[in-house]
Amino acid sequence: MRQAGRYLPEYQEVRRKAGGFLEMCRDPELAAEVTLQPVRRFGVDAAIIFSDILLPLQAMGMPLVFEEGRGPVLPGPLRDERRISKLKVAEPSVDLGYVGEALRLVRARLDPQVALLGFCGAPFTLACYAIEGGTSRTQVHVRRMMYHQPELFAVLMDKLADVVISHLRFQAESGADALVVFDTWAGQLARDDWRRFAAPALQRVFDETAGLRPRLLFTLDGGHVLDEQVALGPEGLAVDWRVDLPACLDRHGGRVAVQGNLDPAVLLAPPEEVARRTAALLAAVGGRPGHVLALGHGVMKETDPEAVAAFVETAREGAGASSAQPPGRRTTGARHDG
Ligand code: 1CP
Repeated sequence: MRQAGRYLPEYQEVRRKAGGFLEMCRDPELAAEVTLQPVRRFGVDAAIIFSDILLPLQAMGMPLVFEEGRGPVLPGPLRDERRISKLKVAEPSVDLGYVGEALRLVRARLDPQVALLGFCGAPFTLACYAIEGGTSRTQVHVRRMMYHQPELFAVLMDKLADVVISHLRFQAESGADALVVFDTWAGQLARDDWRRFAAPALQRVFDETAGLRPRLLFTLDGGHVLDEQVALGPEGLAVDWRVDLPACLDRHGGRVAVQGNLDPAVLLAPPEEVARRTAALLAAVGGRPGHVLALGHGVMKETDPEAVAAFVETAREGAGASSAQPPGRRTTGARHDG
């Protein structure tokens, strides 16, 4: 999950100097620095490369701006065939070369014991931003295209899948140890619509990156499509806090690692309460193999870094106490070899 960002004063400082978020992403030195900040401060077991799921859309020719306090805006949303046909199938090693460079820099500076994660948005989630032109809770334009022009929607999804696949491959070649596919918005779909509109392109992504690196799939509010997600063939499933984690491990633990799932809003509580909740989560999991402790979504910008520290410290104590892991071995982050 997202672990760098505005809740960290050292991030704010780099961002101020860089002049903006996109400038940080496109400068491999700055992206590497910001990637390493949470590793240095908290000693987590995995770093996730500092980038954004929307950069491939920019590489495909869509203007992208981040407005202070407003989040991402894509001023030329894709709502007709002409715009979709003009979308370029980007070549990540050329158009997103700075991501590869940042991965190389981080890998060279990172303790070999710490995993480095690359990531991508899934086709459906990218389509949401591309069609809506930004964040949308209701996804009205996406639904209209899905239901009125399913063939056109499928053309867009296929083009997005092409770029997602090559971007994942490029990140693996550039030093990523594992890959996260964020399908943040697909949980909005009812199961039948998920199967029909989100799954086909996602299946291509998992088929065409099989064997490359361990791949984790995350969907916000995706508890109703867990069986379907496991069937796509990821090595790991990242679940949010709404999912019953022990039950999920019992059902799917034999086939996939399960990552999660403390509610990031719990980190708004005092450190003692964060520690108590984290310990309770670990106790509920009870050492079931294949669990990767993490938050159920990204760290909120309002979070006190002390709360994150309490989460990581408790995880480390829990790792020492758990019979599933040898003492001293850490369990936070995104490794899933246990
Ligand atoms: O400084 C700032 O204001 C920028 C805030 C920010 C950050 C820190 C954005 C804008 N992106 C990122 C980095 C980022 N985004 C990472 C790097 C890892 C890390 O920093 O530790 C990752 C993995 C993402 C992934 C991402 N971006 C997702 C999928 C995961 C999720 O949170 O569901 C999504 C949906 C985005 C879009 C996006 N980019 C930025 C924001 C604020 C958003 C979300 C907007 C929305 O809710 O629609």
